[in-house]
Amino acid sequence: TASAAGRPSRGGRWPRLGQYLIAMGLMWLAAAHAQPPAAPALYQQHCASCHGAQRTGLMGPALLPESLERTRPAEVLRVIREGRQATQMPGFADTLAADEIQALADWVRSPVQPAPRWGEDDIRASRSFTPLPEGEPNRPKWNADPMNLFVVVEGGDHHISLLDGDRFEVIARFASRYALHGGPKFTPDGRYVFFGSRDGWITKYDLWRLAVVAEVRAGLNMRNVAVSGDGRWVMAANYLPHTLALFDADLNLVKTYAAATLDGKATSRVSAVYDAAPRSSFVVALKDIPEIWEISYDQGAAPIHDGLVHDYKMGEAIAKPGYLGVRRTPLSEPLDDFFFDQSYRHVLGATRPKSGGDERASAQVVNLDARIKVADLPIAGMPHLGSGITFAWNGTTVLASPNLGGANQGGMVDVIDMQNWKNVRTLKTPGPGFFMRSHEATPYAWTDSMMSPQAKDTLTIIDKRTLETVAQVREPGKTLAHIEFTRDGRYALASVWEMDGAIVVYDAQSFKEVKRLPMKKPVGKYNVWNKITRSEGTSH
Ligand code: DHE
Repeated sequence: TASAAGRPSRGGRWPRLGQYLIAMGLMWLAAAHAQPPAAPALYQQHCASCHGAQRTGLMGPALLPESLERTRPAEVLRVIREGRQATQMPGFADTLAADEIQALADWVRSPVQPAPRWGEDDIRASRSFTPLPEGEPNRPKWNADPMNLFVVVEGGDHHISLLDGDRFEVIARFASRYALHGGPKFTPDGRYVFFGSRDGWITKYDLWRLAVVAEVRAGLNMRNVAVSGDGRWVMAANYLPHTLALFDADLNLVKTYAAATLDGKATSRVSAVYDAAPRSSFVVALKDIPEIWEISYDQGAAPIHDGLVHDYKMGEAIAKPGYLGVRRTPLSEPLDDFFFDQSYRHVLGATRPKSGGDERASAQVVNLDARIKVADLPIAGMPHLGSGITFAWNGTTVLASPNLGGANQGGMVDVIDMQNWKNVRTLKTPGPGFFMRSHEATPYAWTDSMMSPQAKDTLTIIDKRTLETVAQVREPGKTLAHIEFTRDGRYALASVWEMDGAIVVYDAQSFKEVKRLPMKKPVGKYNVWNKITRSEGTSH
């Protein structure tokens, strides 16, 4: 019955509505219960044992937004569904429903809350070390020129092949950490090599004894490592956390540096760290802070006892002022891609255009002694790091670097006079590329067009004397990229960058193929001699 005011009386419409709502609530609860477990629970059940409870990686790689930045969402889905070939990652298509797989794929791309931490204790606890066994002969276990050895990073199945650079035969093949990135770095004697993985692992490997010496996890998402010119220090650049980590040559942590402004108010991802051997320092590129850092390891006249760094505290006390400290050069904007002149007095830094806009990349030259910008650089597009080379031309020294330009720009190589920082030539290539390489003993420079769907199979060969294109070599339909020369410059080795790929050896004079070795997506190759002598034709 309705009251005179028209309001429903007790026992009228409202109780029925209440019952209805309760029923709806119960139905909703039941439906929620019937739904697949939420992604975090699925993750803990199926993924955590390999990828870590915090998604920071264990036996399997880290699954953090930072680590998955380069993987398309569809690829994440595919890997969860089908697994990953030649790894221990199984497919879950038979175990999980499609919506569960989708939920997992979405979830691993979202930030971990609270953000995972990786402090000095974690770094120290992650280290492993295997001392040199007693009585082991102090020479290579294999019979080849240790100075003409190539270290080939096979990204396809995360392995390393060691290649005899005279006979072009594989001496050894071993598993690497997941997803190495950046060039491996050698000790000055060429015996040890350091590999850095995107997940933050540094591996020190003894090329003579074919054994891992030490490993440590420097960060959760790392960019690269640098080894000091005196072989005593290893520095790692991290995106996550925002730190640099300094190690001795056996990967004992010495200290970490927070990548932060002087007042500590802003922190930054560290884009990369480079060894500036002629200056006895590391130079650091910061992604989010407009500063370049230089960290000197110059001990002045300090005695180096046994070549190891366990006495670094002693060194610190008597070394030159600023030893292992940060020297900041303020900039107008962050520069995160670097290239150096051979003396390492000048750093060429590129600013990345904001994504989405049609802004072009720009670049600046900074003098590391004066600590100021000395020129703006005329480049047609963004270069990839370590992509360029320097060589003598017309009485000056020029820098040549391909740029990643936009697809609409086609491919270009910028040639810049390093005396006045003016562009002397922009060469057209069939498509944008990543790497350019040469050698003191060849008049030619080779560059790829690997970013172009149509021309990724073509290497362009440029005469360094005339700055004209003289030839092309092709691997029809496949990606052909990343060249490195033999110690004597007589042969150029390029990668067929495919799962069923190869290293192709070309005669550097006639450009004819002389040998082909099957490899699993051989991302990069590094010649010991060219690296330790800092050949002007390759990255350092
Ligand atoms: Fe690299 C070197 C940054 C994407 C393969 N790359 C470097 C270096 C930096 C860098 C800072 C120099 C450090 C060193 O060698 O110590 N790379 C970047 C990027 O910012 C970028 C564009 C995006 C990213 O997510 O990191 C990028 N790089 C790639 C790739 O996609 C490549 C082609 C494939 C891959 O495996 O990641 C790639 N980068 C390489 C290689 C080197 C490298 C092979 C070493 C080249 C050398 O000859 O020294």
